[in-house]
Amino acid sequence: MKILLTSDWHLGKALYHQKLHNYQEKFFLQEFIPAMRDIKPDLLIVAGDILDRPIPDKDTLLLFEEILKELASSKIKTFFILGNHDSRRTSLHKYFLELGGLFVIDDLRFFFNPLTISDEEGSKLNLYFLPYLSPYELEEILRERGVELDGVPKVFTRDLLKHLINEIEIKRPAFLIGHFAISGFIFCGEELFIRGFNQDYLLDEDLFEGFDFLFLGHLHRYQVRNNRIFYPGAPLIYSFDNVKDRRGALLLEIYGAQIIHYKLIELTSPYEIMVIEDTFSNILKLPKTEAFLKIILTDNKPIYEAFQRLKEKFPNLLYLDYKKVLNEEQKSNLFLDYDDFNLDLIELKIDELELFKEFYKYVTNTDPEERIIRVFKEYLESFYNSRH
Ligand SMILES: [Mn+2]
Repeated sequence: MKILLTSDWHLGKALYHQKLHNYQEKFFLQEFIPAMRDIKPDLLIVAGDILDRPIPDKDTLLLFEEILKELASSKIKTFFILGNHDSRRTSLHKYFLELGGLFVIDDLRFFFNPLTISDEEGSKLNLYFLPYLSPYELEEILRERGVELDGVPKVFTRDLLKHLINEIEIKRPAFLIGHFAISGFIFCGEELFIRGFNQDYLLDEDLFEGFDFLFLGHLHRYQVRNNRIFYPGAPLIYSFDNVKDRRGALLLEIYGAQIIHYKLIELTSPYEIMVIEDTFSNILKLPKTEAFLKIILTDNKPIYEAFQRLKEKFPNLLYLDYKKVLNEEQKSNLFLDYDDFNLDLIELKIDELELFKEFYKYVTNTDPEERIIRVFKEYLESFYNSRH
């Protein structure tokens, strides 16, 4: 049996205000779905964060609809679970989607009663779906089942999940599909904590020892542990910090009760992401590119209208900053101990001019010239005068 596992599509995402839905449309319709049609998996599993926002905009919904249409026509059975970025808006038409063979799971019906899937070769899998739910929702579900929760610190998802897992009798081989981080795996900086998602959703592997395999979303980097815990990662790169990541979808082959083979199917992104660090004049000599760019200028003086001038050559420049070079004093200030602070400072009356001089030196690394001090004094004077 072949399973194609993916997660964290984040449809409707923007990168520094650059909306990506046109690129995502190209990627899913011209790259992802054709690749999936070639592979012909028995199941497609999307482990959460289908949409980027709980309240998606119209472009995102139209794109999602387009993808759902393609998936339904492919006749490949598809299971989505909600992630921390999704909401009941993602699963709004779930009963109708099921008619097309698409399951968008936002409750625990396939957790308490797993979905058993078998094939002619004798593979039989029990799929347990655990969509992202807030601690309050988990608590509510447990109470409805009559679970005694007195003494359980309800804000701790791990305790609630422990109770939840105690509620079921796990049939083997058991595959858990969920959306959370497991300790020891890598966060790549693209994972955002929203909807009350906090550190507590970093869970220990022990909690899931009853399950044979874990198919998970939430972490955006592809990673696997012990042939047992699988994060397919986000299929597209969504930040400047991960330009070197391999991204795609994970193909798993299951025979009997074992995963006999898996590999990341690398997919081509419709956009390129680059980080360039150099002086303004050197960067202007580089060849034109359509890539999404983050530029760090190493010039030690500000460049006049740098962003506009660079954008003429690099239309997809999204972010511009100057490299911060700290002198020894500034570096040591970064590691100041609280004990080093003189609490008497709080009692001091602030001298604006001194403060300005310090600030100026911090930013430019030089003392302000006389004329700059004069301008500042004039400004200060007019400021105080205007208050009377
Ligand atoms: Mn995500």
